[in-house]
Amino acid sequence: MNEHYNPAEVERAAQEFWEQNRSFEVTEDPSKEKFYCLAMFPYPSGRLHMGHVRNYTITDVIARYQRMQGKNVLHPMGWDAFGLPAENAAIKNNTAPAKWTYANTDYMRNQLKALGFGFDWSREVTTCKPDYYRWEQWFFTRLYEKGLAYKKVSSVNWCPKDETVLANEQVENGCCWRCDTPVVRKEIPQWFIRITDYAEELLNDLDKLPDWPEQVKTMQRNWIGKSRGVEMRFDLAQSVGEHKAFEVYTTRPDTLMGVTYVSLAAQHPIALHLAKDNAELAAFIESCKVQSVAEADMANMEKRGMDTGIKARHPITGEEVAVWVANYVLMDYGSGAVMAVPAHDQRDYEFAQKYGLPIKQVIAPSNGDAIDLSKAAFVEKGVLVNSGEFDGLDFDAAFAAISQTLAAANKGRVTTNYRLRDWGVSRQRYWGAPIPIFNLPDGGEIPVPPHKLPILLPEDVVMDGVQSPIKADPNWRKDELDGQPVERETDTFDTFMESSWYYARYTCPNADSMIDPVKANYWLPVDQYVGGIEHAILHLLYARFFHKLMRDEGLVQCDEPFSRLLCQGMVNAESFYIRKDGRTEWIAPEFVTVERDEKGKMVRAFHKETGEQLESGGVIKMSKSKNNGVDPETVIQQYGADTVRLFTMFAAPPEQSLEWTDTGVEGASRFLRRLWKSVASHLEAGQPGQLDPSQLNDQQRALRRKTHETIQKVSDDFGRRQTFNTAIAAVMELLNEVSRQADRSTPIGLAVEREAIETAVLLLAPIVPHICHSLWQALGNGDDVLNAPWPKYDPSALVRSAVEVVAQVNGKVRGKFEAPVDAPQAELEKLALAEENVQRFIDGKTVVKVIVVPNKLVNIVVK
Ligand code: ANZ
Repeated sequence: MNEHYNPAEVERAAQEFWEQNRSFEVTEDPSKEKFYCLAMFPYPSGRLHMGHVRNYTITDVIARYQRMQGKNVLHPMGWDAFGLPAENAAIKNNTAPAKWTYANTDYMRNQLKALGFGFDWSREVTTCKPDYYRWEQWFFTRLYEKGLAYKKVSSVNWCPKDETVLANEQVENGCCWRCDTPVVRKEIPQWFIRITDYAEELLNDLDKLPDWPEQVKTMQRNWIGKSRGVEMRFDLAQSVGEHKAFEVYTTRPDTLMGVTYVSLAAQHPIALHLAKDNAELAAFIESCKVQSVAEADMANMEKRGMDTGIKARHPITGEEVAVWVANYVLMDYGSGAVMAVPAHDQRDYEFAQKYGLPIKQVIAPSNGDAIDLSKAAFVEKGVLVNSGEFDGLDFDAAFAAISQTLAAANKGRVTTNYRLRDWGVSRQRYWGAPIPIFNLPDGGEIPVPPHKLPILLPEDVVMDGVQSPIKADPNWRKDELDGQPVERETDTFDTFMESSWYYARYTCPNADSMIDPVKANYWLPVDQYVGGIEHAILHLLYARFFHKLMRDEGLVQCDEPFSRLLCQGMVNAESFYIRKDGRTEWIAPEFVTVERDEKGKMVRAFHKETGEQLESGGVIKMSKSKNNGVDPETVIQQYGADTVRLFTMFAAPPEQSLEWTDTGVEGASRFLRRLWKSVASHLEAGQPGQLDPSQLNDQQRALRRKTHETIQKVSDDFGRRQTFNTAIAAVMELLNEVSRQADRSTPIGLAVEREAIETAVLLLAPIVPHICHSLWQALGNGDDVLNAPWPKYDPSALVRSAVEVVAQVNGKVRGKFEAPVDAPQAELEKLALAEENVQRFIDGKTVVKVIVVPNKLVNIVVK
């Protein structure tokens, strides 16, 4: 074997071997236990970033580990290929989105191969290809037929810059998540899928996912937002057109006696009716449309409203209360109207303060404390006051009593509500799957019948930057059905549609139907899913929903798509900037010289070229905007893929953020060179003999024990704990032990060393597969470490004949000694007292007491 480690050569050889042997292509094999390991597929943006590298290294390590457990492992890869960036890039680079996308997938596929990821490329799924999205179109028509897809005119979040609808969750702080433009409201016809029909199941089934992070489940629960409340009727004092009353929904019926006014949503039918004869109100309603109103921001935004002048009657007291229109009331939640209780609801409180409306306390703390309503509402539950017959009741009793009173008067009922809304899937963009609907000449629409599917998206288009090419092309819109002219829908699907079922398509990528149930049911559910926490709500909720839809279509059997979920942490790096003319300019780390203290902490930083002193932006997420990204390709070229993989897995446990440091990367590289050298020098030292455990001397037995302890620990780290960093540390320790303890003077000594070294290679194989591929061959073990069985520890090798015991004097460690396992207390005491250093500390003093912890410690107390 070559004495020097040459990563480029080693990696080429291993990758060629896998390619030639199609090592990662798998088929269903009912005789074997399956393991489906999945990473969230990338958007083909052009180049891999470190976040990708980390994500796919984690799944690759898990997949290879499971394979060494003897399982039939599916580890696929594909492209989440539709979406807006392709349109923007196409405009910028004067090309077509399809062309740009396919060039990117080609480039990134090679990058993934260069990292040695063991993907089954025969199953590659590219969501912008018709053989994928045609089935999504077909499925949508099935949903339509089942009444699960419908069209309605609705007020949507609209990004004026991207000219597209945004889902609530795509609005961040009132701005577009992509381009940060303030979002406005707009009314347009939209297609929806009834995710609300599955709200209860989506909520309940979270309990079937013990191996999901608690945090993700909590986020999903909050998003679904189930609440129990009361829906009640407020009669109008005078009717408005045909409206004589309206409903409100409240989760706090206990506060009913504290209602001092009511608020309608701007789009509430009564408000709209009143606006016909009230120009001021009409203008107010209009102004509510253009405000940025992501629902999540409702609570924090500036509250605005207008008194309509009309009154409503309190459902219990019959007293008249003012009816307002308020911007913080949502039309599509509950019934689009709220009973306002300013004393106990913060939004109502702020509103009442602003407009001088009465605030009436009806809840008091259960412990009798007074409350201060001069600054904020008292929102906690407590006991009722100022509420007549209900005084003194607690929340539950008041909920029951008040809802009963309302029910008896036929004015209210207990209901359940969900925050979750139906999923709006229409997008007005070009680069997406066309929504398979034919609009009929006389109005109305029908789903595209199967024989007319797929509705192909033309790929050879010119982007003008304003309108979608299929909207701009009247010919594309024209179609016919049974001799009748029809017009195609020109909206496309939200790209979350594609990412909601790709995991199932991987199980049968060439099926001539959406899903081949036999194959899907062999592989599903996904045993391990790994991806970013940014997908904790939407992607994961939509995928869970789609899975249930597919189950109800008879395509899959299980209830949940992903058994175990791991959300990997960020990849962070140091960042540097300089303030120039009031602007912040971020400087890439490669242009920065850093002075550090002896602990490696930055003292000062300078621009390499200009010499200017730079500010530190801290260790933050690698990003384009902060210019602190490290290009994986450069690092691979310099050190090799194994070093990148090793560093990534060693620097932090997968869920935690990882700080990229050059010194860390160099350390990883050094370790691999050492590993290589250890094997080379071991091979040169001679031929190992038989490893007969009964023939070992103490030193050999100790090294062998270390080997088997390492197997035990690393197996647990890989399988149960998923802490690969500590696994790597354990193997490093084993190798240190080898260089300290190996006995190369005898064949049996060499056999013990061989076992240790082979173990290290096997345990590292999932993490640094290329170098282990070469070393395994060099060690004469056939040519495929990939399929070598994971080592098992020998319990008899773990047995210690001696233990290390700590000797203390007055609680301070003064020595260590070897003692037979389970030696009696008296013997331990004697051995401790015999220690030279212990002697020194007790010399001339009186021993008052000796405390012995068997196998561990002897503490001698002296005066
Ligand atoms: C009176 C009240 C008093 C309320 C109180 C809360 C506290 P969750 O729990 O999220 O379901 N609400 C109802 N419909 C609304 C709408 N369309 N737009 C904005 N807010 C609406 O929220 C239920 C509460 O949200 C309801 O309970 C209602 O305010 C408000 F001390 O009614 B509550």
